[in-house]
Amino acid sequence: MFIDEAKICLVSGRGGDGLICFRREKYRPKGGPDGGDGGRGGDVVLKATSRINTLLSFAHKIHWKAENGGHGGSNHKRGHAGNDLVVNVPVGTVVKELRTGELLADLARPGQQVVIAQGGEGGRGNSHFKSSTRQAPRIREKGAPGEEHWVKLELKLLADVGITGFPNAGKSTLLSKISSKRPKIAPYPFTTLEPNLGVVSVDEYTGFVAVDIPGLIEGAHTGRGLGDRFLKHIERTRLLLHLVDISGSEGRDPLEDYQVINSELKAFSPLLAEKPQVVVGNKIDLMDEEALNETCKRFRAIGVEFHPISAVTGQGVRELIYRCYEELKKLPSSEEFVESEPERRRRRVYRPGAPGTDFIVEQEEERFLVRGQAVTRLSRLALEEPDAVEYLQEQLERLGVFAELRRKGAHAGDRVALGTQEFEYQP
Ligand SMILES: Nc1nc2c(ncn2[C@@H]2O[C@H](COP(=O)(O)OP(=O)(O)OP(=O)(O)O)[C@@H](O)[C@H]2O)c(=O)[nH]1
Ligand SMILES: [Mg+2]
Repeated sequence: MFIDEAKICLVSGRGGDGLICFRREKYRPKGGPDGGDGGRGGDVVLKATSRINTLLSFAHKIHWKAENGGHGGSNHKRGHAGNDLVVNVPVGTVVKELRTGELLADLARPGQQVVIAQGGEGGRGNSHFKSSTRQAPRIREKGAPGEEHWVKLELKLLADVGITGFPNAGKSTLLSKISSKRPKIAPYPFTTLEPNLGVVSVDEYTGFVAVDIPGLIEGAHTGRGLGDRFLKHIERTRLLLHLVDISGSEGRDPLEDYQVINSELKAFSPLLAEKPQVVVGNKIDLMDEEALNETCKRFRAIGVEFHPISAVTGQGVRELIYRCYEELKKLPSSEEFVESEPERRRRRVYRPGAPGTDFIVEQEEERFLVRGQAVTRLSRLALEEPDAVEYLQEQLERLGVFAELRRKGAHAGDRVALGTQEFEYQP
C-alpha cells in the first residue's frame, strides 16, 4: 500500500547519571573525589534515503527511541554515549510538529538529515564539585531526560511532470503509454486512488519522471471527490501536464473542464496556479477533423494552444514527450532532482528554550516555578545527600533566585518547583 502520511513519536536517549566516588589508594586513606560523568543520550535523527519510497514502515511502528547514556564510573570514568537512532525516511519527506503543524524539516535531498530529538546531557560526577571549602563533595547530577517529540511525516513525491485533469480524462492511460508503469485504467471516475510515478524515457540517455494523481472535480479544494489531498504531490513538479478530454465523451464541455481544473489548482495554492502547463487535448481518436478544429478554435480564443493526442492509439504521444522535455530544459532544474553528494552535515531543529540566559520565577497556584538556562543544571542535582541540598541552596542564593522569590512574595514554607525537584522555601 502507498502510505504518504504518518504520525510518530521520537524519543532521544536520557543522559547517564554522574557518580559519587572517592579514590582508594594504598597508604592514602582519604583519596579525592573521582566519580565520573554520565554519557550523553543518543539523538534521534531523520535521514532521507532514495532506497525507500513510502512511509509504510511507520504505519505500525510509532515509537522510536535512541539509546540512553551510560552512568559515570569510578576513577573519572565517563559513561558511554548512547547510540544515535538514525531513522530512514524517503526523499521528499516533510517533518512537522504534530501539535502545532510547525515545519521542522524538509528532507528533499538524498542523504539530508536532521536531529529532531537531541540526547540528554550526562550528569556530572562528584569530581566536578570539589572546592576549597568542600574537599570531599557528596554531590552529583542525574542525566538530563531525553526529549520526546510527536511529529507528522508527509511524503511529497518528487517528479518532474505532474499529470492532472478530471477523472476519466485518460491520465493513467497516458502514463502507461509513456512509461513502464501499469496503473489501473477503467471507464469510471476515481479509478486511480493513489499517485503513480513513472519514468519516461526521451531517448537512450535522457528521461523524466511523471506522476499521475487521482482526478480532480469542481470543489475538490473543499473536499469533493477525493479532494485535494493529492495535490501536494504535484506541488513540487516542475511542469504540469493538464490533460483534457476534448472528445466530450463524458458529456462535459472541454473548455469548462479546463477552467474548472485551473481554478481548483488556484484554490489549493498559488504555487500550483503559477506552475507552467502543457495543455493536452486527449481522445482525438473519438473525434472527426471538424470537431477537433472547432475545439482548437475555442481554446485558441482564450489564448490556449493545446497539444492533441490519443493516449489509446498513441497518436501525438511521442511529440508530447519531446515537447515536455523541451519545456523542462527551459525550466530551472530544481535541486531536488539532483542526486547530490550525500549531505553529512546534520542540521538540528532549534526550539526556543526558556527566555534569557538566566532564570524566571512564576507563581502558579500554590507554588513558585523557577525556570531558565541558569537553573536547568541545578534541577538535575541528586538531592539524596545533605551536601547536594546545601550546594543547591548556595547556588540559588548566588544566582539571586531567593531574592527573586522574596520579591515575588514567597513566604517560608511555600513550595518551589525546579525542574522535577520540589522543595520548601526557607528564607
Ligand atoms: N477512446 C479513448 N479512450 C481513452 C483515451 N484515453 C483514455 N481513454 C479511456 O478513458 C477511460 C478512463 O481512462 P483512465 O486512464 O483510467 O482515466 P484517468 O484520468 O486516469 O481517470 P481517474 O483515475 O479516474 O482519474 C478508460 O476507459 C480509457 O480506456 C483515448 O485517448 N481515447
Ligand atoms: Mg487514473
